[in-house]
Amino acid sequence: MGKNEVVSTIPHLSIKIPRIPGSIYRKTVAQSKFYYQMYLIRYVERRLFDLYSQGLFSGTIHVCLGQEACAVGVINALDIKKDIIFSNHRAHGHFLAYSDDVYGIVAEILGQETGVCGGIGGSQHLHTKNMYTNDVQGGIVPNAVGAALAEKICGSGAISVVFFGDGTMGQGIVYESFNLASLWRLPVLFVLEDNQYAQSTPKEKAHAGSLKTRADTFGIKSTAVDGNDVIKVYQTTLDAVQFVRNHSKPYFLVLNTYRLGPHSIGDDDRSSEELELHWKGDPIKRLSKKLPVAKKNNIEREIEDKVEAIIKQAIEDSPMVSLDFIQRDS
Ligand SMILES: Cc1ncc(C[n+]2csc(CCOP(=O)(O)OP(=O)(O)O)c2C)c(N)n1
Ligand SMILES: [Mg+2]
Repeated sequence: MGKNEVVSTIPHLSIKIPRIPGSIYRKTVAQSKFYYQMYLIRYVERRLFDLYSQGLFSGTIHVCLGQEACAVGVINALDIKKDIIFSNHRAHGHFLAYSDDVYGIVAEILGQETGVCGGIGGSQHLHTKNMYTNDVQGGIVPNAVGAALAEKICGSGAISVVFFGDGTMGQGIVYESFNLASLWRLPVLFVLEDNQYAQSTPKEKAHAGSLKTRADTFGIKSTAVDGNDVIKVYQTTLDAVQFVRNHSKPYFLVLNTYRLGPHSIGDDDRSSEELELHWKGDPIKRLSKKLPVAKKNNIEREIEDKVEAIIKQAIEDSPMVSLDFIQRDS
């Protein structure tokens, strides 16, 4: 075993959550695994802010601070061996919950050739296995519908899942996607992470009426859930996924959450009173209260050691992506 390898004493990605409803063991495994993943996302993103401040990468990042329960709850309810996941500009949480590839994403954002996309995609254009992200608001939604059509034609049993934000509900392509998905009975799960803001625009100033009921008119079933309660998100997504897979029909899942961090880097004009209020509902703090203190501390220490070793390695390891490399790749 290498010097920097960490021996895990707690359940995380390799552990499958037993599908026995109501089992106490199942609940304990789920809570530890979810805490591991949510804390990992939080810690990696906080460190990315530091790396940016140190001038170690240019461009920007959009962190999902406060929305970790959405990524973890949904992705754990999927069959990650075959389902196809599409995400947006705020994708780090989805990526880490899906892949656990800390090195791949850190090196990618640093613009290095060893990054998961060779340093060419950066924070907003990630791809690994069955996961794709793109920063064009709404642009990824019809891609998810197309993938669902392909999987249906192949009879693979896979579904496609697409994450988007409340601001993106202002894009017409979302409704064209709802229409075709319903008309052609496609196995696609639409996941709205309603964090109440699009950049600096509050939802109330951009959208009339309810976002959830917009799916009704296309005959698409929907559910809204507290997106900061990871267990609820997980259980609701399990039911939604079962519906999509068994009936080959779309489903609209609304996760009510809140963005605790800036939109990207340093751009936040919300009041400190508003932010303080929402920090009280921090999904990570909420879940931590359900774990024994020693277990929580072990998980945090393991992640911090692991991420620090990976960041050090990623910085030392590889050259910045070169023009030659980009030309060779295209
Ligand atoms: C087509 C398009 N228009 C504008 C932008 C710039 N932009 C990036 S994120 C964003 C707001 C997105 O809001 P929302 O969908 O609620 O997602 P959130 O940022 O809250 O996660 C905007 C306007 C973009 N990326 N793509
Ligand atoms: Mg939003």
